[in-house]
Amino acid sequence: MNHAERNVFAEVSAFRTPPMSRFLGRPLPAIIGRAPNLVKRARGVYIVLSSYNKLYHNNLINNTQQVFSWDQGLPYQSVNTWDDGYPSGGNYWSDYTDVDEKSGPYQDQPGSDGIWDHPYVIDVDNTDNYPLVEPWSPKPTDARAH
Ligand SMILES: [Ca+2]
Repeated sequence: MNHAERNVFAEVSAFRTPPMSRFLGRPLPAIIGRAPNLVKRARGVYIVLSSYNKLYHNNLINNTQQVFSWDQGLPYQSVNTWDDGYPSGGNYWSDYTDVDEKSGPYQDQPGSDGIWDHPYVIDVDNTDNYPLVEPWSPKPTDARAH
């Protein structure tokens, strides 16, 4: 892990710092989008006592554990959003391959679209509905959209 990755990871981690309300049953949402490439970490995304995070357009590549949620043994299960809807898409997961023969919000229309035809399921409460076929990179269309 290089310095830049560690810096950004720390920044992202700060958003996930457990708010005290978490323990009162009202987890505070944090919006995280377009975080860096998460490559070859022990844990690609480390979520600590936090829910309702939105994580998309990340490249999770060859992490020992792509997503680690530190909620085990606690009454809360971390529930997060792992995509930005269609066609914006979700994340790139190096440990996932599927077929890309369909397109559309329900992946039931003919034609490939760079999104795997089936969701990437992390656990029962965490699913990337639009996992990317190729690592995410900014596209000219994104720049024009803002
Ligand atoms: Ca597709």
